[in-house]
Amino acid sequence: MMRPCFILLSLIVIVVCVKDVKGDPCKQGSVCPLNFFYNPNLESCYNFVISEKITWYDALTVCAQMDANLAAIETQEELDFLRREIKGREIVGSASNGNSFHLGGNILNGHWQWMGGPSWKTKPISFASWASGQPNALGSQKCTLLYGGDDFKFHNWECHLKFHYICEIKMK
Ligand SMILES: [Ca+2]
Repeated sequence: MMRPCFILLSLIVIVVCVKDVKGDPCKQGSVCPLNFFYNPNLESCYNFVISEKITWYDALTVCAQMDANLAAIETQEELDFLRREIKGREIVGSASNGNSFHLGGNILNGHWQWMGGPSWKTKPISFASWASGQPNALGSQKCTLLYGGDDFKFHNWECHLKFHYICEIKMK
């Protein structure tokens, strides 16, 4: 028969683990699904998909199949992190734009929004991290990406063109 104090200690450990959102002691290695990487400061998991290039619409669908959204940039820290991670994977930008990464932003009825999916609902793009001169050409460039032709800064571009993409799962 277990002693009451052992049961109490066990309960405390369980509560501490459940409450520890950043989770290193309790959740290490199990925070994110396979192929996603956890950023404890941003409290999100990210999957940088460089194995294929697909349209923005297809990227939205593929991320949803991973229970994720196409990534949203909501702080300067998140923008810096995503650009640093891309460069850390030795992805090199190109003048033909081919190494860009789709993000989850698009424009609807004149309003830029982060598209909803399994991880969060559609919400306005409130943090203005656009590169200089962006957004432009609103008649044809209705989706967002980290643009390989401009050091992976935040641009709007054409949705039907095929690029890498970043899926994101918010953990809080
Ligand atoms: Ca543009």
